[in-house]
Amino acid sequence: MHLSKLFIPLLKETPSEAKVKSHQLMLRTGMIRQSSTGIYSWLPLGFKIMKKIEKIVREEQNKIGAQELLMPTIQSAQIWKESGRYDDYGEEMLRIKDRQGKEMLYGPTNEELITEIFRSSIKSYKALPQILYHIQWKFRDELRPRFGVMRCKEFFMKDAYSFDINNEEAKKSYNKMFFAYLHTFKRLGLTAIPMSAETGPIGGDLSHEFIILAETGESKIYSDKRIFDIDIGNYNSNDDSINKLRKKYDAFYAVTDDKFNQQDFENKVKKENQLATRGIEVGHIFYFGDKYSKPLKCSIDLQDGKKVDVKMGSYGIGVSRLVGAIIEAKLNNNVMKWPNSVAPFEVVIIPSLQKKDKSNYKKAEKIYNFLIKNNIDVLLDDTEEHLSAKFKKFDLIGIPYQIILGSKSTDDKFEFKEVNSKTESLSLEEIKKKLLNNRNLN
Ligand code: 5CA
Repeated sequence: MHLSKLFIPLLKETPSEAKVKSHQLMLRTGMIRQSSTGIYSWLPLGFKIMKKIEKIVREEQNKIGAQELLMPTIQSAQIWKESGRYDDYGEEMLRIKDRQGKEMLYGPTNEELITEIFRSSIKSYKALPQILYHIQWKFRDELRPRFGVMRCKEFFMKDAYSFDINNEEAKKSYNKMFFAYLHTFKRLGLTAIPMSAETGPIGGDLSHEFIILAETGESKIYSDKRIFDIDIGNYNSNDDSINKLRKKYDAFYAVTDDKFNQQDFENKVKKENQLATRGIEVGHIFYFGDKYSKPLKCSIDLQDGKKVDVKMGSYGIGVSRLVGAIIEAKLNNNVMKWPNSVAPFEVVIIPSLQKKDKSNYKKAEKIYNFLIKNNIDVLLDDTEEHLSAKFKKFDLIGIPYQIILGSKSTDDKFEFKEVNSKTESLSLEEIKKKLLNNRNLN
């Protein structure tokens, strides 16, 4: 892609309504555009990054055997009346009537709808366990939408739902998802810590929020620092290994504000290991047994002929929120570097093109064509801005590697820079090798 052709409405100034750095950067680099309070359009740059995040989320769900489907955004109020949540959900729920006067709503979450699908499809224990998920827009009429995509009204969420015959089996599904989440966030270049949390309107008595540290985060957290040293690479995906991994995490004190108890904190965590700070919730998993299956009459036949309400859990990841969360984690001194796994382009060519210096332009095109031929997603800055202005721009756009064509490049060696590192002088083959080798690093 050539920058002159890219739809990327950059802003010179930081809009005053943006209070946190992720929101500021997303507006400055034309990733999103507000359409009304708490509702955003995703422009090409932001959309491309979000789609890359979505792909990683999907791959890790598929790896644990979860199956993707797609439920609609608009749901019938009827099933919410059956579960009893229609009234409980309050003003956060956007309620709509169709032309026949039928009560509908824009789904804030999908426990009811998936239970309804399950109860009308599965009758026997033989079909269990099942984990189903979709990645779909949600709407919550938040009282105070803020921080851009972090807390907005319309957001993109991965929500998964597990169905098991008893608590023991259900715990295995919960643990699988726990494992998938740790791997998902790691691939996104984040260290997300599972913390014991309250269940709120979703319900149940077992739940973990996955939190990344950030001063601007909305969640207050209290933990034992050593929890950050757990290496998930030491565990594999069989049930025993995952169980050990969960125990390892659960052994350290790590809770959100609503579960915090000062006395417990003091007793369980040595002074030097105490960490009290803020974080962003990027995922949340719940186990709630038969909270929905009972009122919605979602039961299955067991081997001995008895009927039992299925045991369920639900598992959310804030896909659109993650775009902002990664910026909060990776933007340093006004320099952004996207993790390779989700970067909007793998590399950018930045030639000095002032005074229509044709030789640099030809060189840039040659490199561009070479990289494209090797299936490397490259951006070429073909504008005639001054080099220093180009560098400022790419500090914000955050493409992790740059090829700079200034006074120092020769015909076969080019200035190659990994953002936040020193410049090297490399041949095209060396550049290609480096980019391909680093593709899966973050
Ligand atoms: N049904 C459950 C799990 S599928 C559920 O809805 N959980 S949740 O309410 O915790 O939301 C899941 C994730 O969506 C959160 O961890 C958060 O990352 C994201 N999220 C929730 N509300 C918003 C919001 N208003 N704006 C952006 N992201 C949000």
